[in-house]
Amino acid sequence: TADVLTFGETMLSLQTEGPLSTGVPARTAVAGAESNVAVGLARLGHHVSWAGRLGADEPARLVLRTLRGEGVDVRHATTDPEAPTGALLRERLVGDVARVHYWRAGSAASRLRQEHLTAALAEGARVLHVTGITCALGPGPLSAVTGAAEYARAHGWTVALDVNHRARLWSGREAAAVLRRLRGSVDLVIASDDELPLIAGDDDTDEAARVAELLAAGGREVVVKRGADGAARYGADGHRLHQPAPRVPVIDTVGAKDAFCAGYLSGLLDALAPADRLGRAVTTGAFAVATRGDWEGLPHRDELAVLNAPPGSAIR
Ligand code: KDG
Repeated sequence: TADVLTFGETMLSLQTEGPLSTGVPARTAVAGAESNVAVGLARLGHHVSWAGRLGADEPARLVLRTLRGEGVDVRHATTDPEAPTGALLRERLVGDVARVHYWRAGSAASRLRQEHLTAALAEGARVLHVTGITCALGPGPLSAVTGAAEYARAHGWTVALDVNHRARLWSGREAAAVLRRLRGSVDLVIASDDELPLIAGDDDTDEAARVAELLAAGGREVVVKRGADGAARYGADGHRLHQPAPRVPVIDTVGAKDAFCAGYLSGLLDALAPADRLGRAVTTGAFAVATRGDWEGLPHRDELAVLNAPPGSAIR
Protein backbone atom coordinates (compact mmCIF):
# COMPACT_ATOMS: atom_id res chain seq x y z
CA THR A 1 0.00 0.00 0.00
CA ALA A 2 1.31 3.42 -0.95
CA ASP A 3 1.15 6.40 1.40
CA VAL A 4 -0.07 8.58 -1.46
CA LEU A 5 -1.53 7.87 -4.89
CA THR A 6 -1.59 10.72 -7.38
CA PHE A 7 -2.03 11.06 -11.14
CA GLY A 8 -2.23 13.79 -13.74
CA GLU A 9 -0.40 15.13 -16.76
CA THR A 10 3.38 15.16 -16.62
CA MET A 11 5.09 16.77 -19.57
CA LEU A 12 8.34 17.51 -21.28
CA SER A 13 9.23 21.04 -20.12
CA LEU A 14 11.49 23.16 -22.31
CA GLN A 15 12.87 26.11 -20.40
CA THR A 16 14.63 29.13 -21.85
CA GLU A 17 16.34 32.19 -20.42
CA GLY A 18 14.75 34.82 -22.65
CA PRO A 19 12.27 34.67 -25.55
CA LEU A 20 12.40 31.49 -27.65
CA SER A 21 12.04 33.61 -30.81
CA THR A 22 15.57 34.91 -30.33
CA GLY A 23 16.98 31.41 -30.73
CA VAL A 24 18.16 30.91 -27.14
CA PRO A 25 19.10 27.38 -26.02
CA ALA A 26 16.53 25.41 -24.01
CA ARG A 27 16.95 23.16 -21.00
CA THR A 28 14.91 19.95 -20.96
CA ALA A 29 13.06 19.07 -17.77
CA VAL A 30 9.96 17.30 -16.52
CA ALA A 31 6.92 19.23 -15.27
CA GLY A 32 3.51 18.35 -13.91
CA ALA A 33 1.80 19.56 -10.80
CA GLU A 34 0.98 16.11 -9.40
CA SER A 35 4.39 14.63 -10.17
CA ASN A 36 5.98 17.68 -8.52
CA VAL A 37 4.00 16.79 -5.39
CA ALA A 38 5.06 13.15 -5.79
CA VAL A 39 8.75 14.07 -5.95
CA GLY A 40 8.36 16.34 -2.91
CA LEU A 41 6.78 13.51 -0.93
CA ALA A 42 9.30 10.89 -2.08
CA ARG A 43 12.18 13.15 -1.02
CA LEU A 44 10.59 13.37 2.42
CA GLY A 45 10.63 9.59 2.61
CA HIS A 46 7.03 8.70 1.79
CA HIS A 47 5.95 5.92 -0.57
CA VAL A 48 4.18 7.72 -3.40
CA SER A 49 2.72 6.23 -6.54
CA TRP A 50 2.17 8.33 -9.70
CA ALA A 51 -0.27 6.79 -12.19
CA GLY A 52 -0.36 9.17 -15.15
CA ARG A 53 -0.71 8.36 -18.86
CA LEU A 54 2.16 9.01 -21.27
CA GLY A 55 2.84 8.54 -24.97
CA ALA A 56 5.15 5.86 -26.38
CA ASP A 57 7.89 8.42 -26.99
CA GLU A 58 11.14 10.00 -25.81
CA PRO A 59 9.50 12.56 -23.49
CA ALA A 60 7.80 9.64 -21.71
CA ARG A 61 11.20 7.99 -21.24
CA LEU A 62 12.50 11.19 -19.67
CA VAL A 63 9.45 11.45 -17.40
CA LEU A 64 9.68 7.84 -16.22
CA ARG A 65 13.43 7.93 -15.72
CA THR A 66 13.17 11.16 -13.74
CA LEU A 67 10.35 10.02 -11.50
CA ARG A 68 11.95 6.62 -10.94
CA GLY A 69 15.23 8.30 -10.12
CA GLU A 70 13.44 10.37 -7.51
CA GLY A 71 12.00 7.27 -5.89
CA VAL A 72 8.44 7.73 -7.15
CA ASP A 73 6.61 4.46 -7.82
CA VAL A 74 5.61 4.48 -11.52
CA ARG A 75 4.43 0.86 -11.81
CA HIS A 76 0.88 2.09 -12.44
CA ALA A 77 1.78 4.68 -15.10
CA THR A 78 0.24 3.68 -18.44
CA THR A 79 1.22 4.17 -22.09
CA ASP A 80 -1.02 5.33 -24.91
CA PRO A 81 0.50 4.16 -28.19
CA GLU A 82 -1.62 6.57 -30.21
CA ALA A 83 -1.04 9.94 -28.55
CA PRO A 84 2.05 11.96 -27.61
CA THR A 85 3.27 12.97 -24.19
CA GLY A 86 2.30 16.63 -23.60
CA ALA A 87 4.85 19.42 -23.64
CA LEU A 88 5.27 22.96 -22.40
CA LEU A 89 7.65 25.81 -23.04
CA ARG A 90 8.58 28.16 -20.23
CA GLU A 91 10.35 31.34 -21.35
CA ARG A 92 11.87 33.49 -18.64
CA LEU A 93 11.09 36.99 -19.92
CA VAL A 94 12.19 39.46 -17.26
CA GLY A 95 13.40 38.87 -13.70
CA ASP A 96 11.36 36.03 -12.25
CA VAL A 97 8.47 36.50 -14.70
CA ALA A 98 7.96 33.62 -17.12
CA ARG A 99 5.52 32.91 -19.97
CA VAL A 100 4.18 29.37 -20.45
CA HIS A 101 2.94 27.73 -23.68
CA TYR A 102 1.29 24.31 -23.69
CA TRP A 103 1.09 21.54 -26.28
CA ARG A 104 -1.29 19.24 -24.49
CA ALA A 105 -4.49 19.12 -26.57
CA GLY A 106 -4.92 15.48 -27.66
CA SER A 107 -2.02 14.36 -25.46
CA ALA A 108 -1.84 10.88 -23.91
CA ALA A 109 -2.80 12.37 -20.53
CA SER A 110 -5.90 14.00 -22.02
CA ARG A 111 -7.01 10.47 -22.98
CA LEU A 112 -6.76 9.14 -19.41
CA ARG A 113 -9.87 7.24 -18.38
CA GLN A 114 -11.13 5.79 -15.14
CA GLU A 115 -10.22 2.22 -16.07
CA HIS A 116 -6.53 3.18 -16.40
CA LEU A 117 -6.49 3.65 -12.62
CA THR A 118 -8.10 0.36 -11.63
CA ALA A 119 -4.87 -1.37 -10.60
CA ALA A 120 -3.50 1.67 -8.77
CA LEU A 121 -6.71 2.11 -6.80
CA ALA A 122 -6.97 -1.61 -6.00
CA GLU A 123 -3.51 -1.51 -4.44
CA GLY A 124 -4.72 1.07 -1.92
CA ALA A 125 -3.18 4.17 -0.35
CA ARG A 126 -3.68 6.39 2.68
CA VAL A 127 -4.10 9.57 0.65
CA LEU A 128 -5.33 10.35 -2.87
CA HIS A 129 -4.02 13.65 -4.22
CA VAL A 130 -5.72 15.19 -7.28
CA THR A 131 -5.76 18.65 -8.85
CA GLY A 132 -8.11 20.83 -10.86
CA ILE A 133 -5.62 20.66 -13.76
CA THR A 134 -6.55 17.04 -14.49
CA CYS A 135 -10.25 17.96 -14.39
CA ALA A 136 -9.56 20.53 -17.12
CA LEU A 137 -7.92 18.08 -19.53
CA GLY A 138 -11.15 16.57 -20.88
CA PRO A 139 -14.09 14.34 -20.00
CA GLY A 140 -11.96 11.18 -19.54
CA PRO A 141 -9.51 12.76 -17.07
CA LEU A 142 -12.39 14.45 -15.25
CA SER A 143 -14.23 11.17 -14.80
CA ALA A 144 -10.95 9.57 -13.69
CA VAL A 145 -10.64 12.21 -10.95
CA THR A 146 -14.27 11.89 -9.90
CA GLY A 147 -14.17 8.10 -9.92
CA ALA A 148 -10.89 7.93 -8.00
CA ALA A 149 -12.11 10.42 -5.40
CA GLU A 150 -15.32 8.47 -4.86
CA TYR A 151 -13.43 5.18 -4.63
CA ALA A 152 -10.88 6.59 -2.20
CA ARG A 153 -13.56 8.15 -0.01
CA ALA A 154 -15.53 4.93 0.09
CA HIS A 155 -12.39 3.05 1.14
CA GLY A 156 -11.48 5.41 3.96
CA TRP A 157 -8.52 7.19 2.34
CA THR A 158 -8.03 10.92 2.75
CA VAL A 159 -8.85 12.74 -0.49
CA ALA A 160 -6.85 15.92 -1.12
CA LEU A 161 -7.68 18.36 -3.91
CA ASP A 162 -5.49 21.25 -4.99
CA VAL A 163 -7.76 23.61 -6.98
CA ASN A 164 -4.76 24.61 -9.17
CA HIS A 165 -6.61 26.81 -11.66
CA ARG A 166 -5.01 27.07 -15.11
CA ALA A 167 -6.76 29.81 -17.08
CA ARG A 168 -5.08 28.56 -20.28
CA LEU A 169 -6.95 25.27 -19.97
CA TRP A 170 -10.47 26.37 -19.02
CA SER A 171 -12.50 29.37 -17.88
CA GLY A 172 -13.24 30.18 -14.26
CA ARG A 173 -16.90 29.48 -14.94
CA GLU A 174 -16.20 25.97 -16.30
CA ALA A 175 -13.83 25.24 -13.41
CA ALA A 176 -16.35 26.40 -10.82
CA ALA A 177 -19.11 24.16 -12.16
CA VAL A 178 -16.87 21.08 -12.06
CA LEU A 179 -15.10 21.77 -8.76
CA ARG A 180 -18.34 22.43 -6.93
CA ARG A 181 -19.62 19.02 -7.97
CA LEU A 182 -16.37 17.37 -6.84
CA ARG A 183 -16.13 18.92 -3.39
CA GLY A 184 -18.52 16.41 -1.81
CA SER A 185 -15.84 13.71 -2.19
CA VAL A 186 -12.93 15.78 -0.90
CA ASP A 187 -11.58 15.78 2.67
CA LEU A 188 -8.81 18.36 2.26
CA VAL A 189 -9.15 21.33 -0.08
CA ILE A 190 -6.01 23.34 -0.84
CA ALA A 191 -6.51 26.58 -2.76
CA SER A 192 -4.72 29.88 -3.12
CA ASP A 193 -6.77 32.84 -1.91
CA ASP A 194 -7.66 33.84 -5.49
CA GLU A 195 -8.76 30.26 -6.33
CA LEU A 196 -11.07 29.80 -3.34
CA PRO A 197 -13.99 31.68 -4.99
CA LEU A 198 -13.99 29.08 -7.78
CA ILE A 199 -14.91 26.25 -5.43
CA ALA A 200 -17.17 28.00 -2.90
CA GLY A 201 -19.30 31.09 -2.32
CA ASP A 202 -20.56 33.81 -4.62
CA ASP A 203 -19.32 37.30 -5.49
CA ASP A 204 -19.74 38.85 -2.07
CA THR A 205 -18.87 35.92 0.21
CA ASP A 206 -15.88 36.33 2.56
CA GLU A 207 -13.21 33.67 3.11
CA ALA A 208 -14.69 32.27 6.33
CA ALA A 209 -18.09 31.77 4.70
CA ARG A 210 -16.53 30.06 1.67
CA VAL A 211 -14.66 27.73 4.01
CA ALA A 212 -17.86 27.02 5.99
CA GLU A 213 -19.53 26.04 2.72
CA LEU A 214 -16.74 23.55 1.93
CA LEU A 215 -16.87 22.05 5.41
CA ALA A 216 -20.65 21.72 5.17
CA ALA A 217 -20.21 19.92 1.82
CA GLY A 218 -18.21 17.19 3.60
CA GLY A 219 -14.67 18.61 3.87
CA ARG A 220 -12.56 18.07 6.99
CA GLU A 221 -10.01 20.83 6.47
CA VAL A 222 -9.34 23.72 4.14
CA VAL A 223 -5.93 25.24 3.53
CA VAL A 224 -5.66 28.66 1.90
CA LYS A 225 -2.32 29.69 0.48
CA ARG A 226 -1.39 33.36 0.37
CA GLY A 227 2.02 33.28 -1.35
CA ALA A 228 4.60 35.40 0.48
CA ASP A 229 2.03 36.07 3.24
CA GLY A 230 1.98 32.42 4.29
CA ALA A 231 -1.08 30.23 4.65
CA ALA A 232 -4.17 29.59 6.75
CA ARG A 233 -5.68 26.30 7.78
CA TYR A 234 -9.28 25.81 8.85
CA GLY A 235 -10.29 22.67 10.78
CA ALA A 236 -13.67 20.92 10.69
CA ASP A 237 -14.91 23.26 13.43
CA GLY A 238 -13.95 26.29 11.31
CA HIS A 239 -11.07 27.23 13.67
CA ARG A 240 -8.38 29.17 11.77
CA LEU A 241 -4.60 28.89 12.14
CA HIS A 242 -2.23 31.25 10.34
CA GLN A 243 1.37 30.51 9.41
CA PRO A 244 3.65 33.21 7.97
CA ALA A 245 5.98 32.18 5.13
CA PRO A 246 9.74 32.07 5.71
CA ARG A 247 11.53 35.03 4.08
CA VAL A 248 13.62 33.71 1.20
CA PRO A 249 15.05 35.21 -2.01
CA VAL A 250 12.56 34.71 -4.85
CA ILE A 251 14.33 32.77 -7.61
CA ASP A 252 11.49 30.86 -9.31
CA THR A 253 7.96 30.61 -7.93
CA VAL A 254 6.76 27.87 -10.33
CA GLY A 255 6.08 24.70 -8.37
CA ALA A 256 5.75 26.50 -5.03
CA LYS A 257 2.16 25.41 -4.50
CA ASP A 258 3.03 21.79 -5.34
CA ALA A 259 5.91 21.91 -2.87
CA PHE A 260 3.53 23.36 -0.31
CA CYS A 261 1.06 20.49 -0.93
CA ALA A 262 3.87 17.94 -0.55
CA GLY A 263 4.88 19.46 2.79
CA TYR A 264 1.32 19.57 4.05
CA LEU A 265 0.54 15.98 3.02
CA SER A 266 3.84 14.82 4.52
CA GLY A 267 2.82 16.41 7.82
CA LEU A 268 -0.55 14.70 7.58
CA LEU A 269 1.08 11.30 6.96
CA ASP A 270 3.42 11.87 9.91
CA ALA A 271 0.37 12.72 12.09
CA LEU A 272 1.78 16.17 12.90
CA ALA A 273 -0.50 18.69 14.61
CA PRO A 274 -2.18 21.11 12.16
CA ALA A 275 0.20 23.98 13.01
CA ASP A 276 3.22 21.76 12.33
CA ARG A 277 1.75 20.51 9.04
CA LEU A 278 1.39 24.13 7.96
CA GLY A 279 4.93 24.80 9.16
CA ARG A 280 6.29 21.98 6.99
CA ALA A 281 4.17 23.19 4.04
CA VAL A 282 5.50 26.75 4.10
CA THR A 283 9.03 25.37 4.50
CA THR A 284 8.85 23.12 1.43
CA GLY A 285 7.09 25.96 -0.44
CA ALA A 286 9.99 28.27 0.42
CA PHE A 287 12.51 25.76 -0.95
CA ALA A 288 10.66 25.79 -4.29
CA VAL A 289 10.60 29.61 -4.39
CA ALA A 290 14.27 30.00 -3.53
CA THR A 291 15.56 27.44 -6.08
CA ARG A 292 15.32 27.06 -9.86
CA GLY A 293 13.01 24.49 -11.48
CA ASP A 294 9.55 23.16 -10.65
CA TRP A 295 10.74 20.44 -8.24
CA GLU A 296 14.53 20.16 -8.50
CA GLY A 297 15.21 22.20 -5.36
CA LEU A 298 12.80 20.37 -3.04
CA PRO A 299 14.30 19.18 0.25
CA HIS A 300 15.04 15.66 1.40
CA ARG A 301 13.88 15.08 4.96
CA ASP A 302 17.29 15.77 6.49
CA GLU A 303 17.52 19.03 4.54
CA LEU A 304 14.35 20.64 5.92
CA ALA A 305 16.38 22.47 8.56
CA VAL A 306 18.72 24.00 5.95
CA LEU A 307 16.24 26.84 5.55
CA ASN A 308 17.13 28.03 9.07
CA ALA A 309 20.87 28.26 8.30
CA PRO A 310 22.16 31.85 8.46
CA PRO A 311 22.44 33.51 5.01
CA GLY A 312 25.78 32.85 3.36
CA SER A 313 26.66 29.92 5.60
CA ALA A 314 28.42 26.80 4.33
CA ILE A 315 27.23 23.54 5.85
CA ARG A 316 30.29 21.38 6.54
O1 KDG B 1 2.62 23.57 -10.71
C1 KDG B 1 3.70 23.69 -11.58
C2 KDG B 1 3.13 23.33 -12.90
O2 KDG B 1 2.59 24.49 -13.47
C3 KDG B 1 4.01 22.70 -13.87
O3 KDG B 1 4.84 21.72 -13.31
C4 KDG B 1 3.27 22.24 -15.09
O4 KDG B 1 1.38 20.92 -14.45
C5 KDG B 1 1.79 21.92 -14.95
C6 KDG B 1 0.82 22.89 -15.50
O5 KDG B 1 -0.29 22.45 -15.80
O6 KDG B 1 1.10 24.07 -15.63
